[in-house]
Amino acid sequence: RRQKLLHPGKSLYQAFLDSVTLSDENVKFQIIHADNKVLLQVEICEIEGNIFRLKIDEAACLKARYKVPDVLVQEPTTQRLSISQKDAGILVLSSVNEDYKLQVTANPFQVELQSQGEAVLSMNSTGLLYFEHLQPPPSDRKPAAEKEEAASDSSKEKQEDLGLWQEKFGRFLDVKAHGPSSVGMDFSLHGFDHVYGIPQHTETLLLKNTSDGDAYRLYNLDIFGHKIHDKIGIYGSVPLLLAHKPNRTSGIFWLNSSETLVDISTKAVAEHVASGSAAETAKQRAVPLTDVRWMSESGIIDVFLLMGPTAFDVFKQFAQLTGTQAMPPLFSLGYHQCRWNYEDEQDVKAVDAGFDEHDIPYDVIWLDIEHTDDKRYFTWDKKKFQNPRKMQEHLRKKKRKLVVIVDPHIKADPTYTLYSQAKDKGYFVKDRNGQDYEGICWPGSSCYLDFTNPEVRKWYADQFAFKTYKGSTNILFVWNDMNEPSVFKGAELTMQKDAVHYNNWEHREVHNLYGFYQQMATAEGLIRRSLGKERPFVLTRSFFAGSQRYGAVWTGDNMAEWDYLKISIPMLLTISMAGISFCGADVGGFIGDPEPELLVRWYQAGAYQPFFRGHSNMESKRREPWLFGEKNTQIIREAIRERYVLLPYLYTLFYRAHTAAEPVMR
Ligand code: MIG
Repeated sequence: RRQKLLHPGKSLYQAFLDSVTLSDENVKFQIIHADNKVLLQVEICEIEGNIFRLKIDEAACLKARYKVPDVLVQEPTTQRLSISQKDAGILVLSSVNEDYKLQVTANPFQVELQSQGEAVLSMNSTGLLYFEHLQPPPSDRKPAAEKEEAASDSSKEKQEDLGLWQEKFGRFLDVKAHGPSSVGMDFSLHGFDHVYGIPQHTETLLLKNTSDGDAYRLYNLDIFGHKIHDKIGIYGSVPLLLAHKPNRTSGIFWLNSSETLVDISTKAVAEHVASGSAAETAKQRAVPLTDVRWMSESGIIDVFLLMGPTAFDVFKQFAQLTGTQAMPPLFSLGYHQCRWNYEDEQDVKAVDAGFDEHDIPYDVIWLDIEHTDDKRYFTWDKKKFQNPRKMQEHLRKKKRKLVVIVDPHIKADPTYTLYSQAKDKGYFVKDRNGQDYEGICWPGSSCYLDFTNPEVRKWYADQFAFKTYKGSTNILFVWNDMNEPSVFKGAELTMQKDAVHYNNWEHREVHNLYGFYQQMATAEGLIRRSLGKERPFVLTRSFFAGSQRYGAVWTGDNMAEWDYLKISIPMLLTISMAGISFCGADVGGFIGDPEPELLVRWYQAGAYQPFFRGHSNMESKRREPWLFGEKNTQIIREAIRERYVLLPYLYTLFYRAHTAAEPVMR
């Protein structure tokens, strides 16, 4: 709301270009805002492989602002930029190979990135650079300042409306311990009118113009039966936008894990055509231009410009920064059979036998939350699963695997070892008063492990050791659900932003990273239990840039309707373009009951998608592939067999994704 009060126009930021410093790592200078006079530090660097990075942070901070850790695979290797022009009003930097130039204008502050003389992308050219500097809380301010504020009651009220230090959201109060800290910037993409990426939305491949509606939102949420073509964010976020025009693909990677909005506005602008003859000098032509405005609730501005020039170059550049797809174990590319829930050992055996009886290949059977002792993860319901090891031996004989669900919320029960240990060690996320944050989830009252803490991740990974996780064997793999995190009765069904994590960071800073970290810890646990010998398989619902390093993702609670089958294709392509190749949607649709033809068609589509799993909700009727008559069984059998025929090809595609960042689904 505060950023949206700033409209396109002349930026109030001005650069001090006489203070420029140049090193092997970067070019640095300061900018100042004409009204608030706060100095910001700008850092520009060139990264090997046609990537440029622009960072903006406060020059002198009251306290450090959050900088997203653990997403980049390493500190990128920089190359020394050179200065090819410099005076008070303008600074021109050249890339090592001199193909690219960065033209920095002092007043108003703008940066234009050119390739061989042609503008590709400019920043702050519509003046929407926005940076809220940290301030002391109102109570700590000098009396003089207080007086000024009190002087105008209406302005004070207005400030409260804008939620600077606290904000009401329904019946929730969000107390902002560090005050306003929002950041934002605009990018103009010259000659582009096709933009893609920024998953996860239930949206077409081509992103839409948002100028007359909501911005695309990146804020991981558990939205059951999400609507189609909604701009709201679901489950996972990758703040990477791709833009394409003839002869060039570029990417903008906005590295920020707080709630983020992306506004897109595509238009045609007039361009003068240079012409030799005097009669033609007045000629103009219309060229497309796309303005993209990013707004984040906190953190710093840290943006990577991936210059391609081809789409495959952009995929490689993003992988260079955030890693490639983990190479999946071969079995995980087969067909997976899931349901909420396969009730007990007998049920598992019967479904397993059903595949043999009907001569349908499959590799993995899944257990949902009901397999546990009252939603205590890492345990078994002793009545329904009396001998889980024996059940796994039964599956193992047929070279099949088991996947079980392990959610991040921990039942608040002092007799549950996982809970009492985590509590004693202080491993839960805290509320704003320093107590363990409690929310309601499947087990009832629950606490949430703080996966942002490396020590918690290590401890969590250790829980997967065979001797610790009773009843687990090396054919058991893992599914992380509810890790947005989902909190029943929570604000928007998630954790409050003023909850407190490791190193005192508020949840608002790390929200979109929560699921990323759980999957990281889980994958690490599976690797460690095999003494580093086996590739893990971990499916996660929530994700962020870099999640591809840890396993697979799926698109969550879709519906058993034709429109959801249709939208699953662009949704998976978008996730793939954002670096996560191993992705799929629930075959058949999770919620409701598909008519037989829809189920059949969904199998036929799913067989060609990277992650191939049939799944259904608790309230849905059973839908194992043989329950819809001989004819339908036959067609589904053929689709699944086709998948198996293609398995070596798929495995090779994944190898290409793993080694060369080529998306599997194209
Ligand atoms: O709110 O574990 O998306 O696949 O079966 C429901 C039960 C919780 C949501 C997952 C779904 C899973 C279900 N879970």
